[in-house]
Amino acid sequence: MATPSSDRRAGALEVLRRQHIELPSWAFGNSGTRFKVFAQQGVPRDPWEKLADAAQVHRLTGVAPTVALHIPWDRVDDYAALAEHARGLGISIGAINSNVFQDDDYMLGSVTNPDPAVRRKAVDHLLECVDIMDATGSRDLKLWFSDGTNYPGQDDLRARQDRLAQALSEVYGRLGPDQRMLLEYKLFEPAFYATDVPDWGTAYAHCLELGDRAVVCVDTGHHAAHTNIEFIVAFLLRAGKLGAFDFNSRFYADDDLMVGSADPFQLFRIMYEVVRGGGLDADTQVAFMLDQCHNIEPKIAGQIRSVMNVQEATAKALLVDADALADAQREGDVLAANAVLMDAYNTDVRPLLADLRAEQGLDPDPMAAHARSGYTERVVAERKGGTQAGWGA
Ligand code: AOS
Ligand code: ZN
Ligand code: ZN
Repeated sequence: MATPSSDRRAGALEVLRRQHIELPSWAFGNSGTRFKVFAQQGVPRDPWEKLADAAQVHRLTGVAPTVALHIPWDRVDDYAALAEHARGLGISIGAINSNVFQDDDYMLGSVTNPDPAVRRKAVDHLLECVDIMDATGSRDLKLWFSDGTNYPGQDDLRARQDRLAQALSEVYGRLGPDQRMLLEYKLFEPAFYATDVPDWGTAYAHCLELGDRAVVCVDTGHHAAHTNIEFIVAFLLRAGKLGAFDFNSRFYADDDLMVGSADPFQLFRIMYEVVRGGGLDADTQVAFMLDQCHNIEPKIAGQIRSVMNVQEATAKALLVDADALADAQREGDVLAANAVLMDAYNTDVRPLLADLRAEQGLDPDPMAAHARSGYTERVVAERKGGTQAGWGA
């Protein structure tokens, strides 16, 4: 098996040094399934404490300097003050996630609801999220719609697309010149017959109609089993429409588990297409976000593990011998081409990443450093009283 040349190793390190992975504020709250939410000690009670936990992840990994908020779960009176609080912790606020799925009004949909009053309420919330972006300095508005139908005939599929397009267009018109709209798709859940933005093609078509600042968000848990996600990534990057990832891992449906845990090889294949398509170039606009809920594992450590999994997949993707691969592909040498990719995937990149961390003055083992830091014991002691944040609050 080939060992990476020193040039490829140096090139990989250069990219890894500037890699940036965004954490989700909701990962730090209590979470679970529809059956049970298991409360953990020391869990944040408000957005301010969620940011403190996110800062701990960044302090130890050095690659997670931003946190995505979810509104209204992270509602505060003063968003500029929240952004200032983040800066004081050495991080900043990233994407603003809208939420038009948890109110009773949205039973039949939000922006695609047959009732114009409900549609108005939903669009007003999206516009409010852009106001919040102005206050926090966020670039990205992330839109995920639970909208859809459970039964054939329940509503007019075509009219729902019209309503969706109209809502998106109104919100797009409100964006500032440096702000973007990330449109996330999802095959099913909570709608079980037809989802209004079910796949990348639908998201892509709406984004094309809207303009340059509307781009697609690929949540790795939102596809049918066996979907070739790296193909979608390659296609969207080529079209200039890959805006972001919501990284997580799934065995079955939208499991929201730690990214890279179920199928690290898939994560590598995705990151290879990202590298191939320029998605990690210095001027990249692609946002690499985690969208995870930690149900049974400790939350901060779960985020650290995820960040490290993304780093490892990235490092392997960067070590692919592009020249050897191109040669094999040109010659039609199927086995050699496949072997080039597998060589990179089978490389143990942990020493490389340990070197990277040492170079940045970090502990080479962030998991161990977190365990030793006393952070968990401190927050367990400090966070007494109040209500712990949970999924949906
Ligand atoms: C829902 O399935 C999506 O992944 C969204 O990104 C959602 O806003 C997020 O998971 C928080 O629930
Ligand atoms: Zn998501
Ligand atoms: Zn999801």
